[in-house]
Amino acid sequence: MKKALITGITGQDGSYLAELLLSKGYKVFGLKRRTATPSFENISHLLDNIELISGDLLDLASLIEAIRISQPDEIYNLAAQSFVTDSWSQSAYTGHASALGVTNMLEAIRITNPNIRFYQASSSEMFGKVLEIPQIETTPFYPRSPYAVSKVYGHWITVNYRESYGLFACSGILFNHESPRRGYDFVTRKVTDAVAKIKLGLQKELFLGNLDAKRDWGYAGDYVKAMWLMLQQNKPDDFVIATGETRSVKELVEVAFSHVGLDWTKYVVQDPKLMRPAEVDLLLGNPKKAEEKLGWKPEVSFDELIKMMVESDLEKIKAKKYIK
Ligand code: NAP
Ligand code: G4F
Repeated sequence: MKKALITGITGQDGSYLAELLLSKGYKVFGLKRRTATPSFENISHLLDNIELISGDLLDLASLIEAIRISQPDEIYNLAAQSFVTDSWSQSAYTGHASALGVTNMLEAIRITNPNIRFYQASSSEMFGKVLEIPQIETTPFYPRSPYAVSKVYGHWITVNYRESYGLFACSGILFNHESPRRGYDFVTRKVTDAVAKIKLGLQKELFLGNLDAKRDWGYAGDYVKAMWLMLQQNKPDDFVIATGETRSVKELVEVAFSHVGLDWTKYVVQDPKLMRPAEVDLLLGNPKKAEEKLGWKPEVSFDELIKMMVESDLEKIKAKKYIK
């Protein structure tokens, strides 16, 4: 039986990846950092089938111990301070977790068992103020936030450990991917949660920042399949994972509100406080390499994704508030 260790297992991607690996017969371990009030919302349905190990990306000894306990064939490093906005107010912490945390995990692998295959969760945010459209694996990086800068470090240290020590280390450059398990801070979930509350009469307005920013949005359930595929290849490599389509925040809002028969212009208020110090205006990925080498393709369309999220939020809120 193959064994995998997932960092960030309580997050959106960690939960979908755990489900995927369990369905493939893996024994799944998850690194769980200590928090005063643990949130298991995304993995409560998996707790009987996975093993959680206490540890933190900032603590090398805890990572070595997690590897000793789990003896994994594969490690998926999904843990990070992943919210771009907060990376300006907590820039040093973001660097510790999302940049040096990667070095800690690579060092833990190098010291304990260099045969472990490693996946690093890199990000399309690294392309930032884009130097090429669409973005591919060789497009130069121009990060626009402390988060993106930390991810550029994480990407290159992964490449460096592959080249320096021959580790089977892959960097997945994933464009935005969403789902009903997305954190409420991110714009898709903020919108679908608000649409559901407005529809049910529980909220009146939705405050947003930049409506013109464009993102290449896909479904998280599709994207974790690409992570797994990268670690099943004969050679380690880096891949762009994207849909090849881009939409503005305004289009996202239109699709979400119109799904419940509402006119978004009556509810959305632009708030200058929600504008970022430096914005990423446009992300659009070309997943050709992943299609050709991994046989990967996104399956859920943008409209299906937003509909799925609005429906899920309506159900969750109704269940909480006992509304029919
Ligand atoms: P997420 O929902 O924010 O989950 C982040 C996870 O990291 C949580 O489980 C969190 O644990 C854990 N974590 C944070 N700091 C940690 C630390 N110091 N030690 C151990 N665990 C820690 O993120 P996601 O959307 O699933 O994304 C997964 C990864 O892909 C992240 O690295 C993100 O930067 C990257 N990525 C995401 C996207 C996207 O669109 N979703 C695109 C490209 C790249 P707690 O529950 O304790 O907070
Ligand atoms: O949903 P967002 O916060 O995602 P962002 O910044 O693109 O980052 C996400 O995707 C990255 C991959 O490219 C990941 F690496 C990262 O971890 C994260 O998952 O914002 C999307 C866009 C931005 O342009 C932002 O300015 O939406 C715009 N936006 C407009 N109003 C807003 C809001 N974003 C948020 N979070 N909240 C708003 O009210």
